[in-house]
Amino acid sequence: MRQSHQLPLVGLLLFSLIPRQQCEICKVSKENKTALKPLVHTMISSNYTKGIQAAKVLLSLRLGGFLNQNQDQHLIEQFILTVRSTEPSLTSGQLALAILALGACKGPDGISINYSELVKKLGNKYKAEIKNMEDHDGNPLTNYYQLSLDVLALCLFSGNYSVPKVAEIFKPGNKNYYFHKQFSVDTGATAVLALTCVKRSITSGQNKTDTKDLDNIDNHIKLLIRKILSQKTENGLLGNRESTGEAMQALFVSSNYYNRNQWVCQKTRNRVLKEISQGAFRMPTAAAQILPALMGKTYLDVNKDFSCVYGSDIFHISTQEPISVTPAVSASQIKVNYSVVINNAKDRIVVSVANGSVFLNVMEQAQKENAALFSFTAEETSWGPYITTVRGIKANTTDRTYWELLSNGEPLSKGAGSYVVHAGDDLEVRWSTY
Ligand code: CBY
Repeated sequence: MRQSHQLPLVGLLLFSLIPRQQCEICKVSKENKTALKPLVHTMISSNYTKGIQAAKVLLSLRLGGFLNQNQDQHLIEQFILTVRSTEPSLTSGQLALAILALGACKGPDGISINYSELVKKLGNKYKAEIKNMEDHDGNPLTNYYQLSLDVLALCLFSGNYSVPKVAEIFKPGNKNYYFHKQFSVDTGATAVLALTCVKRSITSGQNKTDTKDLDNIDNHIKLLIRKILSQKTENGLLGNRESTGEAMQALFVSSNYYNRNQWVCQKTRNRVLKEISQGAFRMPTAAAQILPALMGKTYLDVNKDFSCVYGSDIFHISTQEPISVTPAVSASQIKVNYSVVINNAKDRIVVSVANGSVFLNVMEQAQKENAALFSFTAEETSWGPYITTVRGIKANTTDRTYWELLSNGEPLSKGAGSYVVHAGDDLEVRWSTY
């Protein structure tokens, strides 16, 4: 072949060698960083920097380099104590997130963390998840979102897990990716991050396995990415507002699995920035889930041997207790309908609550008026209260049962503590399977 003919070929070859991944990360520019201030403020000044719920917030702040060294040291020291005292009762995913947060980067000297002990405990919790699946028709103790976090943390921190088992259970057709036949973008996205870590550990030679497993894992990633992209909305979000951040992370690390025209990252990013400017992501966990992607980071950037980047306190936000502001609930009362639905039986009540009340307030009022029919219990989670029992009937992951929240027949995309009710709403808690 003549040299002049070879040139285009060489060019093509060079072009194909440019890592595409870089092009797909559309992080917020330096000039636009102030747009992120409300998120950082929500996270730092909240009580969510305390307790195990702080894990995701800490992980996010550390990945984004939003803390100064003093803040980091203080929060990490506090968090180590929390993890130590609560570890036996933590779910697998909570412990996985705690490990990711502690090992997000190498913190100040003098803080020593026994990763191998924590990772071993995570390995045991993960095993218990698998055992539950084997004994109970493929249902884990928690859910696939948490199993994905488990595999991700075990993979990043050299824990014990079986690659063939991962390849087997994370098949995209598995029911655990779906709630009521609806694909859970949050779950699919964390699974992509976990599978990508496992794939990288195989290709780098750290993990020896059959090539069949590698092919399967590769195929799972491809199909999960396709499913995530199928949940892209007109306005650019992936799934809903809350799932978009982790879905962006999944797409960042798998740009070889889709074409440029299938996802315009800038459109998603701009939509998210618009939502922030309109006051979205007020919940610390929601803020924590969106922030890394906006900084061009993913959970795969977690590296306990890499020194943390300490911002020069860019937003001047302190970890001091925030001055508590009581929400401006106007004194006027509104009437809403509330029902408890179990199979075909519906018990209904009309209750009066203060304007600006949330779903939980309605449940409390109904319980006050008729405890026999409307008693309930809730558990605090990083997303606010989760309704565990109504009239003594308990939600159970092993049977895939839960209390579904609906308004005017539509399932809510917010929890009981954050959905603000409107006059005349037809609110419902329904005994459901997912
Ligand atoms: N986190 C978890 O283990 C939760 C994983 C998650 C996929 C999660 C969404 C996503 C996330 N990023 O954390 C999830 N929900 C799950 C797995 C579940 C199931 C929980 C039981 C189990 N298998 O572990 C279940 C039962 C299907 C479920 N979620 C129910 C509900 C409803 C809660 C009602 C109640 N009883 O209180 C509700 C309100 C839906 C409804 N209409 O009934 C619901 N979830 C919602 C809205 C949400 C979103 C919360 C958004 C918000 N603004 O508050 C969610 C972010 C989340 C939390 N669920 Co679920 C999904 C979304 O909208 N993108 C790991 C741990 C370590 O933190």
